[in-house]
Formats: sequence, structure tokens, C-alpha cells
Amino acid sequence: MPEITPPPPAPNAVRVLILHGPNLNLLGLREPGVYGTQTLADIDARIREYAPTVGVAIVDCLQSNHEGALIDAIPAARDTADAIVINPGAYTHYSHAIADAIRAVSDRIVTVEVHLSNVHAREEFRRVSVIAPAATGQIAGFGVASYLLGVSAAFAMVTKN
Ligand code: CA2
Repeated sequence: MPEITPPPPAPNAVRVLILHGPNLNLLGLREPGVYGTQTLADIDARIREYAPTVGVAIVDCLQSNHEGALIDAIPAARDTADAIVINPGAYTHYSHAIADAIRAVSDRIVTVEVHLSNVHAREEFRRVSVIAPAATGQIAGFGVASYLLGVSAAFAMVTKN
């Protein structure tokens, strides 16, 4: 398939940082029955293709298996992003440190928590998100579309006033 070059971001585009948590680098390589066949690179490419069509400029797509790297990226986005779309992976269920980092920037940054799978229909421990109370909202269960809905939700929240 020919590569699609996304249009340049509009000058007033909403700036969104995409954060992926632990093990999401394995997408498409392991457990395709749960998380699908698309790799993380495929997902990032789809997000980058979609974002300009809804007025969003993607600042960066960053994946880390390290809690501290995700925590560092959140306040660092204060001056470069209007919103963060984050799939915290398994940190969703216990990282109060990531939740605190989100709270610390919530005066300036909208945060959308996203999940590929419907965490509420899975094991008991996945039904609890310590991130959700700190985030602006949560989207789960739509596969790759969860990220695209997250990007649209970020745009809607940043431009609502
Ligand atoms: O559904 C989601 O997006 C999750 O955030 C994915 C996390 C899981 O711990 C959350 O409960 C829900 C797991 C990401 C690990 O992804 C893998 C991909 C391929 C193979 C193994 C793990």
C-alpha cells in the first residue's frame, strides 16, 4: 500500500502527546487474540494519520516499560502539549505515582486514559484504575479506535470554552 503523508498540522492545532505504558511494545508480536495483530508502530502511524483530520498535532508518541520515564514525560509536556492520551498498561491498576503526575499538570493539560481492551469485562484487578480519578476521562474496549477516540476527546475538551 502506498504510504500516506499526513497534511501539516494547522497552526492552531491542539497539541497531543501519546504515551504507551509497559509491554505495549509487544503488540502484534504476542497474544494477538487479546490485543490484535497491529504493532505499536502501526498504531502510532494510524494515530498520526488521523490526528490532523480532527485538528490535532501529535507532539510525540512515546512508549516505555519504566514507570519513571512515563512520570517524567508528564510534567515535561506542560509547555509542549495541551493534552495527553495515555494507555498506562498494567500501571493503570496500581501506579499512584503516574496518577499524581497527571494531577500535578491537570491545571494545564487534559488527560485521556485509553485501553485497547474492555478492562471492565476482564479480570477483577483490571476493573480498578487508579489513573481514572486523576484523568479527564477514560475510553476502553475499542481496540486501536480507543486511541483515535481519545485524540478526538482531547480536542473536544481543550477547545470546549
Ligand atoms: O487494554 C489495554 O490497553 C491494557 O492497558 C493493556 C495492558 C493491560 O495490563 C491493561 O490491563 C489493559 C497490557 C499491555 C500489554 O500488551 C501486550 C501486548 C502483547 C503481548 C503481551 C502484552
